[in-house]
Amino acid sequence: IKPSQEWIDQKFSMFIHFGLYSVYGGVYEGKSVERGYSEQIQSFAGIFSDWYGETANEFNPLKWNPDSVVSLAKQAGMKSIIFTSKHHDGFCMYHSRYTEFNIVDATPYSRDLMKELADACRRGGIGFGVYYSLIDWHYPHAYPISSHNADPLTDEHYEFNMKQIEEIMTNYGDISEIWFDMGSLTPEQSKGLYELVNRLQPDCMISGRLGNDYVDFAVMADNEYPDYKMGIPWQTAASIFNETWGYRSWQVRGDLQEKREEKISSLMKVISRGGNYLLNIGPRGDGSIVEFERDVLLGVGNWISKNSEA
Ligand code: FUL
Repeated sequence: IKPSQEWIDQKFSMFIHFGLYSVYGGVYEGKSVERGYSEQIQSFAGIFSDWYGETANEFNPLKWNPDSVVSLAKQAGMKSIIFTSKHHDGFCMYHSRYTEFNIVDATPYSRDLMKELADACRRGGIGFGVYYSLIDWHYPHAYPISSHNADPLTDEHYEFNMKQIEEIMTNYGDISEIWFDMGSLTPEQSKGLYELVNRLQPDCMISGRLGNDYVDFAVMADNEYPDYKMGIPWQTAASIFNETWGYRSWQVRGDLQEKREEKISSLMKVISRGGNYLLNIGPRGDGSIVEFERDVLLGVGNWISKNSEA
């Protein structure tokens, strides 16, 4: 059993979906892609892998500032940040030794953005965790891209994931949680990954999406709120519009007051039942934060500090 109290006490955390897909912002060949989450635009718009990969040549998020992101999270009352180390597209937002399809080797930005964020979290005194998709549309030995999004892992792909998890768990300091996503693993594969994380980072909480009951905390379906108590630590991950997680240029505004109230009431629902509320932002491809998302977060933070003074 994990020493999970510290994790449970966090209550409110920031999720960040940031990657090559942020460059598209939900638009392909001049058209809004309305089907599917924007972080999965490669699949939903049917973009050839090579073409999608070329987006890396344009990825130069100079407006990204990890210290301001950490400061935004803190102003919002959040106690940790969970960052997309690798989404389904296979592009690594950290310097991986096992593929060149990563932010250091494949982009003009050429910096380990995840490392800089991990360091900023530490400087700011908040937790740092990673999202890691078990499927990979870029990896040659993975099963080909499929619409159901939960492919089994070939032996090669599993070994590749093991090596990547090892480097993530070794080179980025303390990781508060790992948000495994997707994949239909065999019980042996889930066990292997679970044990690897435990060996390298015994306090790192592991999401239930690793499968086969290898779980330190349960993750609800996207944007779902349970109305019963859970027997284990648990979390609801939510996006601002209860839909896309990655940046979507044609859906960045709404009624601010309404949105703040909606998110405050979701936060209350989750933490009153002992859960962790993981609220997402999707920065633009240039690394800037969408103003509406920032304002929603600041509004929630404001409300929290007013109510905790009272
Ligand atoms: C889902 C993924 O398929 C989405 O793209 C997103 O990352 C969400 C948080 O989890 O399962």
